[in-house]
Amino acid sequence: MKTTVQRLALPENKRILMTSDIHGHADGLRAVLKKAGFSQEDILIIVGDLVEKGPQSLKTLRLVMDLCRTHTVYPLMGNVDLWRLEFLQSGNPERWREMAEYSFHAVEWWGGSLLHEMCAEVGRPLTRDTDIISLFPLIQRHFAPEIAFIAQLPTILETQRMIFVHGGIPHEDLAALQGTDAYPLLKFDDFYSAGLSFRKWIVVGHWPAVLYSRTYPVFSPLIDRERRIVSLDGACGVKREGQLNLLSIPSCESTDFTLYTWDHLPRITALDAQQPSSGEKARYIRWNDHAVQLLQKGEEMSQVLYHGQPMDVPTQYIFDHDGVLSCSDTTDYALEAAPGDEMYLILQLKNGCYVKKNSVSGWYYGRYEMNEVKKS
Ligand SMILES: [Mn+2]
Repeated sequence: MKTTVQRLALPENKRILMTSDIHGHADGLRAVLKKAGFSQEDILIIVGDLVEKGPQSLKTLRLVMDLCRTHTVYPLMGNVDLWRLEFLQSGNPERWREMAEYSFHAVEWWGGSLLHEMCAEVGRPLTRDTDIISLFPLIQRHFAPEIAFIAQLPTILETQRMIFVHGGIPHEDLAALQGTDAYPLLKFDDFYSAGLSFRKWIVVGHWPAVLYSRTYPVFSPLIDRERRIVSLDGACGVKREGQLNLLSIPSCESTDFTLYTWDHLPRITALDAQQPSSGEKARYIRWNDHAVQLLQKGEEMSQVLYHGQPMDVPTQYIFDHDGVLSCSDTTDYALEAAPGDEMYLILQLKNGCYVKKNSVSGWYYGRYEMNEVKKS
């Protein structure tokens, strides 16, 4: 697919909302929009990756299509959206089989897949026995509006002061990018680490902002006012404590950002105060740097060597990654807490809890009570 640039003059007096990487979490999108009081007075920009890695891909797609009809919404293409589109538009049965094969894994990892939802809707639930070759043309006909919707999503949205793109751009000469292969801009991994600076603000998703954390994990968007980059992705669905981030600015002239978030985790209220550990000394084992050596295995917590330093991690987070002992995302940071603080419970152990408070993960050793589970 070739890079397309949509140019848009935003009205000066409207609130702008921006989010990305919803990844099949329609309920989450609905909930975070409600939190932000989203209305027909606002403008919503969705910086790509609507589908997969979550249980509600088709629902999310339909929700965004509906919102485009009733509200002022500008969705952009994500690399996963494009990847799905290529399969859905393909005339090659081998690719249909590939998509089905992926979907079986997706159900195990993410609790659903776009193809599962599509097959269920046409009354032919996807199983290992499904004759996908005979079914796929029906899928292509039945979901023609959804496929056409994904196909028309632009790569880049340029406004007066901000440029939106799912992965990133190597420079601001958008005329030079137009018509080039879109894929490197959609899947610009680790964009912020490229060290680029811009004149207009560049707003991206794709790479979970938490992966830019070096001491303890921060899931809120990364906002760099000097280099003029906003990295939105809260790792919704792709990490156990991922969240859906939605930033708003009161008008397109403002960079006074307000954050709204949605979490799937149970909410708790802290009953005790806790002093934080040193944030500077805290360490964060993250997905792209997660090799460890086991020093001592315990029932709930184990001691590992991470970059030459001993560190305590939950035993259940240690796993084998292609023959390399690894630890899934965790930190040794102890959060600051006060009675009444609201937190999200990630992992409950005998001696403490791994929690997230104000988009930061860490340990809390005090007492707490569970909040009532409310259906949104
Ligand atoms: Mn992506």
